[in-house]
Amino acid sequence: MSKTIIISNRLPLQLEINNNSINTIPSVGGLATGMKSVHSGSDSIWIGWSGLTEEKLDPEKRNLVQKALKKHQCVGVPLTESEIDGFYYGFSNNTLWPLFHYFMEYTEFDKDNWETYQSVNQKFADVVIENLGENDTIWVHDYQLLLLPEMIRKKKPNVTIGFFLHIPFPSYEVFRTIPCREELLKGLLGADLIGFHTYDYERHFLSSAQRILGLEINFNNVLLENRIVKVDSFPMGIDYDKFHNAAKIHNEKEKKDKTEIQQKIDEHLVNGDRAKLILSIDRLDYTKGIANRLRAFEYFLDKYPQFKGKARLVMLAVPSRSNVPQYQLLKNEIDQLVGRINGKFSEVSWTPIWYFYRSMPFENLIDLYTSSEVALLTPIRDGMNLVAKEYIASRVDKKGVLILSEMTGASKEMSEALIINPNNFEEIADTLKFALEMPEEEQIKRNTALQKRLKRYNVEKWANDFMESLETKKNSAKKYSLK
Ligand code: ADQ
Repeated sequence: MSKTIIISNRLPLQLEINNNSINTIPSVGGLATGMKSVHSGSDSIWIGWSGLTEEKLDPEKRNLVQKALKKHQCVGVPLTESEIDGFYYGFSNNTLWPLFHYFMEYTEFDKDNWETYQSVNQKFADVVIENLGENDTIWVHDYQLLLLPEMIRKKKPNVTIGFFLHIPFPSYEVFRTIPCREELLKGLLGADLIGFHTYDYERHFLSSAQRILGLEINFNNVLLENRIVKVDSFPMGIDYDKFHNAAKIHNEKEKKDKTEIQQKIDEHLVNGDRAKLILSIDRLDYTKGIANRLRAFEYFLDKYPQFKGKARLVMLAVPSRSNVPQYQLLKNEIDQLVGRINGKFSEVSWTPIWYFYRSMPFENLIDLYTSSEVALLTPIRDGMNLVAKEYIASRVDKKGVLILSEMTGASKEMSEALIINPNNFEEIADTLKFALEMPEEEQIKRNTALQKRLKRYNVEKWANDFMESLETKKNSAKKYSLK
């Protein structure tokens, strides 16, 4: 029987070792949810790192981990601390992440990290080959594994491989600056189908393949000597019903059943009214434009002082990659900005910014999505941005205004949102005023269209579309023996 092999840097679960037993906590992130329809039944396995470095495991624990993973149809790739340093923190997050998000000044190229990236990709390839059966289909995810398709193909020339990139693919002029540009492109071109969130990323990739490797492009196909690689866009959706239904249940709750956070929000009145909430949620990452957002909000309060006491920014930032130096600097910058802005404008009954630096359980995310009149998402670059979609899905009464950066993949599909340039404070301030004063009928009109699209193109549809396209490729390759 043939199966699907999903491969990502991290497995879709977390492991906790307690003495001699292992707890598995399934991840609730976008990818894990998105792949649910593919990773179900007995015909799929997921290969990735378990989150525990080899140094933390003696032979007995290693055995326990393997058993625990097997129960969830997962297979671990064993990685050491120094491999994680060079491959994950080093090359993936200090080289590829900033470069692909156009932060060239943050992009470091370290030869040792590049070597570790190659050897770890090879380790992944070895585990895949060990688990590969006749006629299996492979789906590789994201920028940590760009070399994997070619490494697998070298050993198994006829296997069907799909690859999806969750972050932007930068323009040729940016991509060409990386020394190992040829190796990265060749690595990806080991796949039969390469998917991106948007048509722009697809176009950038095709132009790099053409100009760097001199390959022939026919529409969205890259013509290799003995194979054709299809390149296409598949904008990722969310589990719409999960957010919409949770918001519905939330709205119907009696006061006493509401979470503590929700009760506090409801009771926090300024001169008898609740200040309107402007929400932002992201991982604490320099690509997300958090410092820009704070400066723009400060400018907004200076320009439109009538909103003092009437509007408040609720900013939720999830700790992320906190041992990479740029992230530590960013955290300090944000702490200082929040302190300065709150110091400048606060009144006894009102502080302009509520800032939370932590991850929140799903229930509290729903509290914030449903309570906020406006969502202000200002990434400098973002592959897609699922928060924008989750906010709209949670607005059961269809009220609420989404302000969204034009630098996100999501803005391409969500044209009814108020689209802004994250570097233009004037525009953000004016758009905030416009959003806070938007008549309800207009909010409902915009959100009706957005919700309809998000419900239809949900994450399950995204995964199925990709798999169908890959199957079609597999069948046509067989028919014409193109491989
Ligand atoms: P991320 O950069 O992580 O993903 P995003 O798409 O916004 O960005 O997804 C974040 C997810 O984390 C959302 O589902 C959100 O609900 C959750 N989350 C955020 N803050 C949280 C908090 N404080 N507590 C709990 N949960 C929180 C990468 C790319 C994106 C791309 C996705 C999917 O960078 O551009 O959209 O992959 O491909």
